[in-house]
Amino acid sequence: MSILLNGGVVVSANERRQLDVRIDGEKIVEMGTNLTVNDSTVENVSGCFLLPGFIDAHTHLELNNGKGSMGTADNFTTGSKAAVAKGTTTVIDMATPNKGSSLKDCLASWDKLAQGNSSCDYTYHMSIIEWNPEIKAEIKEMIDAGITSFKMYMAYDNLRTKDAEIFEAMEEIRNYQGMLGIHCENGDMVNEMIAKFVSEGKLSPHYHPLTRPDSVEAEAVERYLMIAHLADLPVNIVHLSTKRSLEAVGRARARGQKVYVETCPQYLVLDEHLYDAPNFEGAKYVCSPPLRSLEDQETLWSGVINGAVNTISTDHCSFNFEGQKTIGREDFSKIPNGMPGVETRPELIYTYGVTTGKISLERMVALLSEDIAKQFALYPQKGIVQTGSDADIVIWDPETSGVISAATQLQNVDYTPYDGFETQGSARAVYLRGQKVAEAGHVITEKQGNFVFRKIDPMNEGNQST
Ligand code: DUC
Ligand code: ZN
Ligand code: ZN
Ligand code: ZN
Repeated sequence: MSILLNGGVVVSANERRQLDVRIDGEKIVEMGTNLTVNDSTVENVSGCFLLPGFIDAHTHLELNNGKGSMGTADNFTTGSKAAVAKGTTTVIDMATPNKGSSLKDCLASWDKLAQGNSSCDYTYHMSIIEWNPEIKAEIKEMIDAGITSFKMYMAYDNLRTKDAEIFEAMEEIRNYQGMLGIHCENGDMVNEMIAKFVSEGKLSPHYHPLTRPDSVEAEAVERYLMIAHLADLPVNIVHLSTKRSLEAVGRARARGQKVYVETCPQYLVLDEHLYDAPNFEGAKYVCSPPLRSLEDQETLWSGVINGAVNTISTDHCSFNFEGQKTIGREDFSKIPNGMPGVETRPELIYTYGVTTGKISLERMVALLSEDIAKQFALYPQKGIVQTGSDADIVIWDPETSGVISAATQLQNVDYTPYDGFETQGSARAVYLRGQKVAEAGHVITEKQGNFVFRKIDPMNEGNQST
């Protein structure tokens, strides 16, 4: 028995077409006009867009930040449910090992978190937090295990590696055409500025962004891209947040480098004035990089529009306000860094990008799904509504409206940074590999997520498989 989605408009990064879509098992098996009903279950989707399931390439669904018992408020069970309910059918979570542990052990522990718990499909970026011959030998093992992308850090003392180690890791990753993403902030400068403000008794959330100004990010971006130039590796920049960083990317591209840029909804719709919210509520927005100026925001939107920014993912990393963020009440540097967002990305980008006329729906599909799939070796299994692809389909209703609220969200955290934001458009239903898993913002079939095995296409640049 197949399913026929009847009367919708299929949207890709390039075009939109009125097409019926037949699903059989986990796959899309037929697309065309006026498809025969046969023995199919028919779902009338007229008035809706059929979008490829969204992919969030940057989540920390379940993270222990190394500061004692400060685990994230969400876990794979709750975070993936919030994701899929609103249209995100695949996440690429940041698998982060403890110091001294192997990548293999980290992979096993992330599998344990996700397997049987995830309501969306999943894979991981493997974090490299130290560099030695054992870790080097594991790069190929990861690729062979379907993990084709890696993450490194230039800030956070428990995670960062030296420039020479980044270079060596790049050379190894290049051997297999893997994809590297780096958290770009100059860790020494961050430490210096935190120490300075703390010693001066400047302890409120107002000072958080001042310890990580745009130059701290841009310097790291510039250095990362120069190291990548030396190593001749196409690279990804995660959560790019400033105009200066985007200028550094422009210089690298002008000298011929391939650079992928990710930004996040928080840098597009929120800004730094929120750190001055009363009653310590500025702590809700403490993340790194921090929220930026309106000028940065405008530049990022320009990048989203003109293609300088390639993808939008969330950096979802949720901590409760009560009991977690409040640990830093007397000292902003103790506030756990991160914000929730895996649930709200599609509605935010549709509302503040598409309905404002900044970007087309096709561009939104590229930013949230198709180009992410291509960059991270998920395409064409994911990222497109076409015959042969996984039937991960969002039935997008452009006519609905809503208001984001902590009281009604599915994310398991006691606030949302977007509380009170009005939204237009939402996922009326979500199919994951042919199964309807969500309807009207609620998950109807949970824990159906699978690990997605990724394989690099050696004929394609970087990690792209087309
Ligand atoms: N920044 C955050 O704010 N949280 C998680 C990790 C990161 O880089
Ligand atoms: Zn980061
Ligand atoms: Zn301020
Ligand atoms: Zn992150």
